[in-house]
Amino acid sequence: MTITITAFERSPDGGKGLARDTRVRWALEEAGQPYAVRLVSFRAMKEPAHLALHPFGQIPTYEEGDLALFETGAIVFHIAQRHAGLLPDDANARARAITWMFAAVNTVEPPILELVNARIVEGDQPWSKERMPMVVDRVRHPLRQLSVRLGNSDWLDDAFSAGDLMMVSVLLRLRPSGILDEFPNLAAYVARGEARPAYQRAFAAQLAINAPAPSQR
Ligand SMILES: N[C@@H](CCC(=O)N[C@@H](CS)C(=O)NCC(=O)O)C(=O)O
Repeated sequence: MTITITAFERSPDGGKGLARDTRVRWALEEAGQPYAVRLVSFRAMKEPAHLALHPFGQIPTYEEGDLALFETGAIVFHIAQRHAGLLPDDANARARAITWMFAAVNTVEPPILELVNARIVEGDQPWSKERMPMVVDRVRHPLRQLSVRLGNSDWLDDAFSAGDLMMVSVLLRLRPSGILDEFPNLAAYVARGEARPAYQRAFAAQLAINAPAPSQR
């Protein structure tokens, strides 16, 4: 059955791989599953046809036969459950990997998104500068703890899993801020994720759509 995901017709990040279709592409690449991509404009995302797939009018979505999913955590979990390579066989290790997936989207990602909004959306507000140290500190807090837990390990549990895929994807959004580099083991962890061939293929696929034309570089 063909898998079809949606992605930005033109991603605001210009191909840095930060739009969330990249994590779904990555999971599909790790699982060795071919997929098709339907590109959607910002306007089309808010129209009924797309809202029927994604109630919040966002990307990515995932279609497979008569199944339609949204939310990257749920999509990656679905892929990981159906195909080998993203969740361990041992029941307890599997439960731990799923826990890390939730930790990525529930604990680590929210303050990072807050920082992105504070910089991009609210950066020109008169109160923005005063608020920023608090926003940055809220990002650092879970990173300090994550850094301690990761220690010198390659991955969050024994082997790479969907938990790492989600955590690396979430942490990647921090790179432009410089905060990731304050935690060398987390920066190395993210680099390890990016070095995986499946990530490289996913990144290249989104870049092929989003890279600025030579005249715009
Ligand atoms: N929690 C959702 C977030 C989805 C999301 O924020 N998607 C962004 C692109 S990365 C989007 O569609 N933004 C456009 C909009 O919200 O209008 C997930 O993980 O799938």
